[in-house]
Amino acid sequence: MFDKILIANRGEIALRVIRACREMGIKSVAVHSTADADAMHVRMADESVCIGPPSGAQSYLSIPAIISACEITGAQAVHPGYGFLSENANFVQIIEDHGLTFIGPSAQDIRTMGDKITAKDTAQKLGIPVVPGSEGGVPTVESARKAAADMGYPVIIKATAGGGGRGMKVATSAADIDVAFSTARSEAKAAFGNDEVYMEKYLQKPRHIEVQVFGDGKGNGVHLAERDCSLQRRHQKVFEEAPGPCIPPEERARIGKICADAVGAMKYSGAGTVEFLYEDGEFYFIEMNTRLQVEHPVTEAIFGVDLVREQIRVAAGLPLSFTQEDLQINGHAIEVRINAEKLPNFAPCPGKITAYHAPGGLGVRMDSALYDGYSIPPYYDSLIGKLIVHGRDRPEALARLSRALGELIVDGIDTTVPLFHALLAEPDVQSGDYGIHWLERWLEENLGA
Ligand code: MV4
Repeated sequence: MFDKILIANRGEIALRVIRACREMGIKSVAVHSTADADAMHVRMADESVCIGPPSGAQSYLSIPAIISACEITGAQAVHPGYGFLSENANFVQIIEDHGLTFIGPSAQDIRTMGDKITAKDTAQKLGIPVVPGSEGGVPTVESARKAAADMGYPVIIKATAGGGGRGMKVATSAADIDVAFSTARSEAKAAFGNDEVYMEKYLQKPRHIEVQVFGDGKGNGVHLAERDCSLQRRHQKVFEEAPGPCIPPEERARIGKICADAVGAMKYSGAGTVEFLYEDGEFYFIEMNTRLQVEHPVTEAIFGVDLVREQIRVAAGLPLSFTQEDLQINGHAIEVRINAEKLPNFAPCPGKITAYHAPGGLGVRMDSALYDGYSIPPYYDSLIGKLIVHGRDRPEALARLSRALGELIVDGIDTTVPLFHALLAEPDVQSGDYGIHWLERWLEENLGA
């Protein structure tokens, strides 16, 4: 086992990793920008190293600075958290070239899943059901027109180098295809420096269902059921739950086994998420994320496992500490993302926290790096906390969420907390009857946003 791990991240996820390290008897090293000298992750880690100026590009994304910090402190492994360098295959390669261990999958698996055409092709070959679409890329508008005619409108054009929703265009009929194709290509070029696009049948009212998987890197794969993350705004999730309220147990077992077998066959190492659109009882693969996700705590809650501990174990060459049979769902969990943003437009709202009180009690977990008097810097993501509640069933989790939100105090800035009070009053949220477009429509109707 490692005796020292460097965490190449900040905020609540850095704390999450430090906590797992401490419970495992592993020393932790925080890295930070000059803007984060007073941040909680720096205080909570055993050691810290300043790696650069405020901008993420010059600090948390600076590979030379992070490698230097490993050498200075003697850290043997790097946990990337989510975002920043977590899905950067070159970073993984450089870490390994320096004799260090990346806590995550291989550079090759990250590369395969980073290219969305290769990802889909790989998934399909491994027996995962995929969205019907073009075979590989669509290089010309003629080939786009032909592929669309073959699969039938509406279609969606996506960037091969994309993911997370950037550079996507829907064409409702043949009349739209020229504009959709050229816009998708130029947006892809601008966003990713790569204008390759591919095409899929456009699903009009799906849910976003993602299966949590884990591989031991030696051919064993398990699944930890699914999360429903359909409540999103501009491709940012705001409310996530596990298990999916609309997934029958037999379907969960079936898709879970398909995903678990696939990661086993890949000899995949560590945590991963297989993303699906779910419509009319069918799963359609869209992407795989090769990192720990923001919303992983809802999975931890219902299975009673520490996913970061398992990531560290697997990276150190140890087996997973559970088998598929050991994994039984207990109750229901919901996470809400608390952002430093002002409604109705979700404008970033950094500033000084004048009072902070985290909710507590049975089934309540608050993952946050906030403290009283902390100043949220304006340079990074606006996520300031995740409130995760666990109950024996979904109604209990919803009641507990309402109760816990009522206890939370974050003064001095605007947050997204009022949104959650309002959402909890909605019959569709109470019954779990929502798809990927539900929230944007609700925001329009209720906040005029
Ligand atoms: C789709 C789709 C409909 N049909 N693909 C958006 C993010 C990226 N991960 C995939 N996305 C979508 N792909 C097909 N074939 C609709 C979306 C989509 C979406 C997906 C998940 C959650 C929220 C979404 C919001 C808008 C569009």
